[in-house]
Amino acid sequence: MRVHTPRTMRTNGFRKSFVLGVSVFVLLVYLFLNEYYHGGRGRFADVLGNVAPLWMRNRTMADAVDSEGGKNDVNTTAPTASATSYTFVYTTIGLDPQYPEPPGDLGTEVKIDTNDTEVSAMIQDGLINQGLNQYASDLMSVRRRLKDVRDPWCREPGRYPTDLPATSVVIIFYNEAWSVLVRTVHSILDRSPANLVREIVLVDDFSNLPHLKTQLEEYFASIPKVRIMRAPKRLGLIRARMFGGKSTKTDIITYLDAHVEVTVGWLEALIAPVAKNSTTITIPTIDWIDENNMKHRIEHAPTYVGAYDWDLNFGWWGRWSMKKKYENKMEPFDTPAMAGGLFTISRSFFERLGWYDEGFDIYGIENIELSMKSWMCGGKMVTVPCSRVAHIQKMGHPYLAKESKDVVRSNSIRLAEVWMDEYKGIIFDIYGIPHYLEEEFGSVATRKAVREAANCRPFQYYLENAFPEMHNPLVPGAFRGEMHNVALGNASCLTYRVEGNFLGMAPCDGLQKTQYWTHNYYQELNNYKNCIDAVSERVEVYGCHRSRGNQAWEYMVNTQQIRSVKRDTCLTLESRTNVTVTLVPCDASKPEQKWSVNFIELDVSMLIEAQKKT
Ligand SMILES: [Mn+2]
Repeated sequence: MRVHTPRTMRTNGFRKSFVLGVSVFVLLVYLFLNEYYHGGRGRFADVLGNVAPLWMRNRTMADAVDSEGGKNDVNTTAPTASATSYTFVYTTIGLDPQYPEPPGDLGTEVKIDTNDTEVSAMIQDGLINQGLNQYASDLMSVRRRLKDVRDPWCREPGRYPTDLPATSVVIIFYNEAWSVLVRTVHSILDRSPANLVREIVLVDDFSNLPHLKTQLEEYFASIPKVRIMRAPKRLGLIRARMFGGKSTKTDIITYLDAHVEVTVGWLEALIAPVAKNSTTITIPTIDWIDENNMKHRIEHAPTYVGAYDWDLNFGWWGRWSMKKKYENKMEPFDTPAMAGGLFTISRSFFERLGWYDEGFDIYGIENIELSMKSWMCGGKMVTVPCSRVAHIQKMGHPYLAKESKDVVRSNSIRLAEVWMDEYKGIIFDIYGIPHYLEEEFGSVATRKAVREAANCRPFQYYLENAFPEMHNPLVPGAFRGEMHNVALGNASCLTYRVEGNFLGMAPCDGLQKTQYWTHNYYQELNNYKNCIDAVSERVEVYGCHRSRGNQAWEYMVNTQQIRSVKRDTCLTLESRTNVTVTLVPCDASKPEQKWSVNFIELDVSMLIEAQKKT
């Protein structure tokens, strides 16, 4: 530390005693705070009231900027004496012989003695109830430090405009573990420019864990930026996001999950593209906090991009599989889909897009809906490599644990009906239904009105411009409708009746119920989620599983035969009964093996073209 270059002994002596005095004062302040604060673990935050959050915030911002520094010693500047610095020792050394180093500090894994059976039992509880190692999380500081893991390009001076608008950060929680939720909030306060965070809105989706009630209010009472909202009843993640988002006053809304830790620079990078263009939605690069030991794992996320398959189930694809190439890999890049929980959006754009479909239940598919409509309605979605947010990928879906309804099916079908034009048939085929069933999935009239009012482009535009890497949905001989056997003619239809578990030929009724079949993306023969299954030489009907195997069929277009991929035998009308069907060796000369069907006509040329090029 270079404070001065003295010219005379007198000024040198004066400065020395001044520096000494300030240092002693700062040391006393530090000792006082450390006494109560125990190395920033938040144990006595209520005692410290207003003082600790402000002071701790300064410290942790400095930590984050200087995160390459030593593990335990961090130099920072005392707020009262800018020319003098002191050392804050971030450590619990001497405080707890069991944990001589701060657990999880700088993103390291939390090491726990698993020979202790009581501890092991507690860890198991956390894994079951929270989908993560809550014991490890509870051991860590709620202000644990994380490294600045950005590429140097992101850190260059002047990378972002200085006049970025502020955002409201909206976080939905449902029975989240205390340390996990509180750490999420502290990471935002500690590692975001204060002027860019207007408020942090915590939306309680009708939790019942007691620490999320009075205790939470009291803990954050001293931080005015944190506002807690309580849903009047269980809303589900999707409606809770709207509930929180609509309560904000800023033009820009940033959504986060309640189990993340942001890293320095995350927010500027997310806000900048939205500030520049209000129809852009930004997604951070989502690093992984290992749910087993809370380790901050940063090696994989930058190589992935959000996408999905025709089941509309979100997944991570390699960036290398994308058609659009970027010279500078640190620039925000076009993205077909978001994972759902973490993004920044202009409030007015979100409003124009009709927020989310209120008919969506709980969780799932809303991320795909927003992805599609951002592109279709005059905007786009980008992933921001310079914004790094660490997220705990929980085991299972604790949020969904008690739900019996197949929400993904219902939400998928609503989405398809409103947004996917002629391609919606692909989704319907996967569920084995002929068309939208209003009595089952509810009305979508208001959603169609949203699309109309926002003047959105066709779904084909989305495929061509945002997601040409999407797989070709049409298997060879893909069909939907009635299945006629050539030996019997078109008045006889393959029929499945749940009552009596009957599969066989019956007079056609034209009702599109028991006689409606799809040969879909998963190669199934699917009637309302009942699939023909090649058990052996017998065929039976089971619930569809999309895993192919016994339920994978190949329609041979030239011979009209339907072959079991697993058994290499053909679906055949038994001439003994002229009703039942069976599996026998394929023989293209037998009319009992020929099925006449209606092939699907759909333009998928843009998908096939894209696949040829990559
Ligand atoms: Mn999550």
